[in-house]
Amino acid sequence: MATSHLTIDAEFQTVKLAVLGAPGVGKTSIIRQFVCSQYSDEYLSTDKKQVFCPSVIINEHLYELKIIDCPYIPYFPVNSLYEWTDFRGYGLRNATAYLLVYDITSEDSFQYIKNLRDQILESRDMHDVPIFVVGNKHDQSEERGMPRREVINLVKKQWKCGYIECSAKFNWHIILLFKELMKTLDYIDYGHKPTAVRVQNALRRNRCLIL
Ligand SMILES: Nc1nc2c(ncn2[C@@H]2O[C@H](COP(=O)(O)OP(=O)(O)OP(=O)(O)O)[C@@H](O)[C@H]2O)c(=O)[nH]1
Ligand SMILES: [Mg+2]
Repeated sequence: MATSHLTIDAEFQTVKLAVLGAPGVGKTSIIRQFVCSQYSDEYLSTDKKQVFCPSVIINEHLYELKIIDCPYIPYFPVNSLYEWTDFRGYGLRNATAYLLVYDITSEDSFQYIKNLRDQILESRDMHDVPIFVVGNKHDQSEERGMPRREVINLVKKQWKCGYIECSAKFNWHIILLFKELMKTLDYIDYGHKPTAVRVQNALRRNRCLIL
């Protein structure tokens, strides 16, 4: 019995999702809204990397997410030496996918993820590694910086990345954001087969979000 349990666990697809962006754009708020349905207006800057591990089901396939809430990094670690010298960026180079978050009211925060994306592309093989750009704080869209059309043109048409606007504050498009990302990953990861046992196991063992 114990052996079969281990076999099932080993079959889980693990997804390492790095959430990056300038300070204060709402990375932690987005993750906490998704994983714990919690939100606070109080700003507590993330000074140490935190990992959240929800399980999700998409298209009847089970995934275990490792969502990395990263503290501010001045640049993406271009090689393993940089990863070791600045520990804040450790483990980011082998992520399965990246969420690059900016605040739609701050052009600087968009410039930050633009630079970060360039650095990511220079640093590693990005074949089958999706990048999603997330414009947070949609509830403040009357103070929008860059026009939405300009961002979409760049992100979707030129970069060929997913783009979603959301509001962590009002829990608007948060599920949709993770759903779109997981749909992309599920499409890439066609090699595994769904089983009812895997699903039941995940529901039993920890928090499981059905998208
Ligand atoms: N109006 C509005 N405020 C938000 C939203 N999301 C987050 N905030 C606020 O923005 C501030 C920063 O949010 P965080 O989630 O801590 O931002 P962060 O990107 O994790 O910041 P660092 O950890 O410092 O990098 C907090 O005061 C949040 O309450 C949103 O969708 N709308
Ligand atoms: Mg944070």
